[in-house]
Amino acid sequence: LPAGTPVDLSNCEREPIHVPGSIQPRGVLLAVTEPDLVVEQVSENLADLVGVDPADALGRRLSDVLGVAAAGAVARSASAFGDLRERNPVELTLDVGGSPVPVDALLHRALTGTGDGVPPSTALLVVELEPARGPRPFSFPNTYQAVRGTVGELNRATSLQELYDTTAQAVRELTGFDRVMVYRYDAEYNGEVVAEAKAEELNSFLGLHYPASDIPAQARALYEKNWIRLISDVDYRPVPLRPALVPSTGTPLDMTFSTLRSVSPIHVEYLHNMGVRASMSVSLLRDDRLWGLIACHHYSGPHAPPYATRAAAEFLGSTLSLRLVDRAEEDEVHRALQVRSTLAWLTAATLDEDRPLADTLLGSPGLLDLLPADGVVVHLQRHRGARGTTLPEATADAIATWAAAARGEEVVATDSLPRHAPELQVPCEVACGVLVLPLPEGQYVLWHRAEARRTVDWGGDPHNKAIAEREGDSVRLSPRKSFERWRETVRDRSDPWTAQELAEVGELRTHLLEALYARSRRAVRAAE
Ligand code: BLA
Repeated sequence: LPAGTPVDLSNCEREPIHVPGSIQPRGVLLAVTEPDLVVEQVSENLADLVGVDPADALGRRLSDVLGVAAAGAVARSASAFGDLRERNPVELTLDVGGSPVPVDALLHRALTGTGDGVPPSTALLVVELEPARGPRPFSFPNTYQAVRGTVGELNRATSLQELYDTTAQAVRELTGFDRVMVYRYDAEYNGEVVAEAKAEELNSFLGLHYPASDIPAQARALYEKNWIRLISDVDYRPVPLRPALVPSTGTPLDMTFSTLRSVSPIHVEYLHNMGVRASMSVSLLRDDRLWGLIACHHYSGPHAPPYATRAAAEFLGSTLSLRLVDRAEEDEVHRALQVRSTLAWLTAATLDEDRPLADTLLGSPGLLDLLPADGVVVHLQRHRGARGTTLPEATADAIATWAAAARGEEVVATDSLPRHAPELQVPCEVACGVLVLPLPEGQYVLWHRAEARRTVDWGGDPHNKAIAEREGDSVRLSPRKSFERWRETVRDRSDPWTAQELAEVGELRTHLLEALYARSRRAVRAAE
């Protein structure tokens, strides 16, 4: 960071990780024009795999660099219909100094020149070559069978936990990483390790939490587009692209979809601090948003599963994503149906004008069936009533008055009275979170939830998210050094009220207003 840059975590989010201008050295990269396949950019290590000096490759046709047969295979793949990446890997055999060298070619198109005045349609064909390991042709049937078995298990799984465990186990068997975790985000993008498959001798990360800043926003955005990444050796030296900018556009190559993209140095340091030698992660998505990751670690040395194996892991990731959505939606639908039937029953029951509303609402089914809470208090038509744990009458009235005055909304909810209404001094053991329907003339319905005191185990103190170090005039940001278990106790909070719950009680409120109105009309008629 330059001198004077304020040091905070937003610096992390500003690192443009999609245009690093360099690659990891496990392969080589060539960016070529279409349709004539002229080389515009190459990685400096081209000779290592291809035996051609980068300076000799620039401006030449791909066939001059890779040979006619290999360049022909690339051209055929590139011109076929559909998404290029679905046909990866393209299996090539290069002739390097007279010896055959089998490589996996991974093709995609990168848009360049979305900068000043350059039409964004300028695309380059990016050809990444990795040395092919293992038998050729790659034993697709084995991978296919392994994956098919797992997909069957995922389809039969009856709980979320079973889905997570099956996936972690299968990805570990497939890829051979020392540790494979399913990492799930909460609403603020903090994450928790919810499943783990690991080598026996390793300590467990299961149940540990990590702060959102460990995977900053631009990285999450990139992982929503490109669903897999591999850092095969954390100790690598990045290999620059030559020239640094694409000559025809003067802009850096967009490496969002590159397989060899060099990763953020701060993340490399993070992995070092964790003792990780190789890392891979696969995106898990719900409605195109990142829901979590399958995170893989290797400790004993570099680890580079072949592309086809990674693609199979990615496929398992997308299968898990789909099953997660199904499962979560089933649960939501089931709950929503129950709530609807309770709501319908209550609405019908309030039509019985001879029975006090308070009695109807506190019957069975009643207000506590509508949403989970420790207790509910109603004050309607001068009748009071309550169910569940007791809230002193004066306390309930004070909370209702606060809700009516302070918000002026139809439904008022907080998961922390100590934070949002400290002046009320309601002890958290009694009521920490409240949901109030303020009604005319001081009437109200009020649900309350006690404090949900819980402990959260973090993988390292989350308050030391980053460490700023001065180096001469400039400041260097680095990730935290320790990942020792750090226990936090969350106080003064109840379980949160969900948006769904707020919407449902909003409907109840409408019915209550109608019922109150009908009864007041009857009272007026009776008086006439
Ligand atoms: C990326 N951080 C990542 C990735 C993971 C994590 C999985 C994706 C890359 C990969 O597959 O390795 C975090 N890894 C974890 C976590 C666990 C794990 C939580 O195994 C838990 C077990 N990181 C910081 C700070 C910054 C930061 C302070 O701690 C910024 C200042 C940045 N993390 C950071 C960046 C990336 C990243 C920039 C993107 C790396 C890239 O793709 O280039």
